[in-house]
Amino acid sequence: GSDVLILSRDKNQKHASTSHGSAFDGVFSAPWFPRRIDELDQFANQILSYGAELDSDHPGFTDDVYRKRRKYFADIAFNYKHGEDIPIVDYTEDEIKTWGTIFTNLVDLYPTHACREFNRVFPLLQEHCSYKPDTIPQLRDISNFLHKTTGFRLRPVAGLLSSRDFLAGLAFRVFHATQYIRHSSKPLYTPEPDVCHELIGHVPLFADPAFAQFSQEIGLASLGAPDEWIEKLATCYWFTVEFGICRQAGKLKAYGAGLLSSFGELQYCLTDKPQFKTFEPSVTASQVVPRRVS
Ligand code: HBI
Ligand code: FE
Repeated sequence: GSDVLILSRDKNQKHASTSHGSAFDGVFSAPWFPRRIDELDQFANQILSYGAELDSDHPGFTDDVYRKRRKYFADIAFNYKHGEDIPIVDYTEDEIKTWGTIFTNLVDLYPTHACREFNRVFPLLQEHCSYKPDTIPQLRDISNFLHKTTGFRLRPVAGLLSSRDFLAGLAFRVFHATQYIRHSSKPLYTPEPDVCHELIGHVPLFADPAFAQFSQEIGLASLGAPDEWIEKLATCYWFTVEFGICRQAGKLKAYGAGLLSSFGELQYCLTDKPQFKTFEPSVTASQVVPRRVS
């Protein structure tokens, strides 16, 4: 009838359906999605790759100390529940050195290469969240800072989530952030998101109100959507939030996190070498992505 459609909250059920078992069953069925922010707890153990188990081509594959460390971070993420303070991590000297190398290289490029929104927020993070070469900032402090500025929060995550789960977090203004750092043998390379990518690349723009709103809207659009739509939203996300470039005062500037967190990418992306395309959601959604997990 005309009453409200109530979707099942059983996470084990692949498809939710109407609560009253009417003739509409099936017609209105949609994939399960979280209705409340604490239901994001259910994603914790649905990691697509890595987590504590590294692939053979990962720089840390043969390093037992690194693998043990990754297990430690994975356990924090697996055990985390919504509303708890994110555990404070004591980063090792080796880890801080890796962070410092990345941080120091990048800050010099921001005035010329980063968009103005990023450059407005970055000093606030230096002031309030210990963004500096000799400290890896704590997810807990950043989460509290973001929550005060745009209502965004961080959740620790052990590795890559499916696009569906990841986007659902954004609908609740939750950004799933990894807390481990890449292997020290290759400070300027990582095959997966790490704390440098999340904190340097993503976090600054989540403190911008318009960007926070855009991020949440992609997330809202994903809730209960069929797989083909998730794929399109994830592709739009990829070419904007991850690798987006914008024009400000006639000049190209980076705003994508994959650019802002990588010295090589950030330098390269504003040269005449990359192929630039206008963001046109209905077209961009079907653009082939060079390399992306799920
Ligand atoms: N998972 N942990 C994590 N971090 C991300 O940044 C991330 C993800 N899964 C998918 C994803 N990003 C995007 O590339 C889109 O697929 C949504
Ligand atoms: Fe990212």
